[in-house]
Amino acid sequence: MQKKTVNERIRNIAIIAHVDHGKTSLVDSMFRQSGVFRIGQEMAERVMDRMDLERERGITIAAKNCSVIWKGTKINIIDTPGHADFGGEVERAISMADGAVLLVDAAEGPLPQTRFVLSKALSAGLSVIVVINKIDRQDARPKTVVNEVFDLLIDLDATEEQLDFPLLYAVGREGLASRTLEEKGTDLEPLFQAILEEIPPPKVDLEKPFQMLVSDLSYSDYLGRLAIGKIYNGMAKANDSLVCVGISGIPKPLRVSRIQTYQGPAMVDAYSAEAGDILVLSGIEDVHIGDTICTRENTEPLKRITVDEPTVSIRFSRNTSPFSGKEGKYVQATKLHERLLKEQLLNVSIKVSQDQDKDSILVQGRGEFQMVILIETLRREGYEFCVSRPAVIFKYREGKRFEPVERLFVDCEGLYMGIVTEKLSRRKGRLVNMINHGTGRIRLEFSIPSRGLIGYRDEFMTDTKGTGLLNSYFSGYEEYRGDFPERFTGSLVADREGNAVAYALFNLEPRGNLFVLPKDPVYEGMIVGEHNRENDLNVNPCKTKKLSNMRAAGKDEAVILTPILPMTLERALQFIREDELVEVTPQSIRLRKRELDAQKRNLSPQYRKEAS
Ligand SMILES: Nc1nc2c(ncn2[C@@H]2O[C@H](COP(=O)(O)OP(=O)(O)OP(=O)(O)O)[C@@H](O)[C@H]2O)c(=O)[nH]1
Ligand SMILES: [Mg+2]
Repeated sequence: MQKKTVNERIRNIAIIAHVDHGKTSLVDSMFRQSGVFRIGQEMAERVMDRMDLERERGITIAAKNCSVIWKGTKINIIDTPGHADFGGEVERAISMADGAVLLVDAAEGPLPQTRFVLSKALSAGLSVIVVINKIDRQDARPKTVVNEVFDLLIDLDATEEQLDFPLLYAVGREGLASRTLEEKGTDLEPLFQAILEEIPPPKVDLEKPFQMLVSDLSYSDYLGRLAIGKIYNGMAKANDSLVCVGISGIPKPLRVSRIQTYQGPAMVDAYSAEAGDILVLSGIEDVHIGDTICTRENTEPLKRITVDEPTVSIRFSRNTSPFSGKEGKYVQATKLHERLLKEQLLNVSIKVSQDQDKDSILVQGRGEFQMVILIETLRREGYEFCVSRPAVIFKYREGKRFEPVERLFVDCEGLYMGIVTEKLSRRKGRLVNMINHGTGRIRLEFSIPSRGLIGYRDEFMTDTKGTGLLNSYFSGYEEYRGDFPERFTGSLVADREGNAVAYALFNLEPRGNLFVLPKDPVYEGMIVGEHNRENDLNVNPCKTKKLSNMRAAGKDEAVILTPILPMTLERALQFIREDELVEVTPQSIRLRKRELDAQKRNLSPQYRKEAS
């Protein structure tokens, strides 16, 4: 017989929201007000965003644990990312939580990722506290936003109980919260109080043998591999001898060298930890996310974490360009494969497999942006490799092809509606709803194949002069909607190796947009620009002016070139076509044809077929 009781000393909450609605800033304020940082102690902004890429981009990429103590109760907090491509992180975080704090921006209202994270929290049975955040915004419309949250809950089939959600208004960044709009918040007390009262304490059985679900893995140079998760039952002490039950169901012995729990943003050593708390075990090998760690005597596994299927794939391969090995530390295919396998271990939403063609490794994930972050992480570690254009993952049933489809929300000025609608319908998007706010801005809702969105964001920003907002969520698989051209322009391809010359680039400018600068090294098959026309054009970017006398040489350099946009990974991935690759090294991002030899490109019918 199970004797479930509750551990009143603990609360476990996940902070969830659409991207930028203020999760990480709220955690800062919770730290400040619960005494994690001493008064006067210097505290960075958005403390939990500690990865380099997170700080640079101003977004959260990985879900992370921390804790605060409020009136004697330990509140374990999991700060989650709001970007749709990191949805797997939210699903993982929810497996450690008993409740969720849903933030909704008081001006923007619920957006696609609000829907995604809320639906995940509801289906995991979490109690939800709704916080209408950023009520200090000039354009805040908190009352309407509350109604929109209510409508969203109804749409998600919330139960009566869930519809009766605790509601707070907040300025998370300033650390203010209140129960009503009329009251002026003075601190976060109402939020902490709501967490203690409305979020149920973890249900546990202290008498049962130790059982913990691994929700996260990490690595420390000093402690080795770390397994992080919630203790469901029992207690753990350092040097306990435990076992790990993986997918196979066969228990494998473990040696735990150390146990830690969270205190503020850091981990601290603990002699023991009790059920309901979130624990970090160190010194273990061969553990996967979703495994159960328990005692030898009781090897009953807990329910594994399930995350949504990947929808996008990309091929990684060895860098075969003539410049290979010049800039990176790791160039071998085996090294790349090992590193990607390690990523699969740490990241629940990524799957790595050998591609059919053997030369490349197929990486499947949630979206283009997740891939960009992965590629950027690898190049910073010193890897050099090539990647293909992201492709969506099709499914086949009864001889029919199905593709991932997204619900896309466009918010832009009315005058751009024409161009946006035209471009999206070309990409097989269907307009399903349109709301005119009467403020000059309109909100359009489309159902569109995911492949139609690959490469579209950049174009959208240009078309709306940078003022449009684009958000989407994955709505499911639907029957294939038919082909459309991926890109309406061709590439300007270098026909030889050398260094680009200003004179040659100047003469190429009328042909299209260039990607290289004078003196940039180029090689045969490297893409140096976008051709104005549909076909590819082989060009010589190294051509110098015929020298008639010495003085003329200096003059060549005097041509004035149109400035070029630096090539970013995002742009590169969006630009390339099926027969093209992005060459990534720690220092450079170059675009190239898969087949570098111009002769072979022209001759091979297979190549031409794929390219068209
Ligand atoms: N006006 C206002 N702005 C805020 C508030 N809280 C956060 N912001 C701003 O909103 C932006 C995003 O804040 P973050 O805390 O990084 O948001 P987030 O939800 O953690 O974002 P992701 O983790 O990337 O999804 C930052 O520029 C903050 O300064 C608030 O209460 N009021
Ligand atoms: Mg954040």
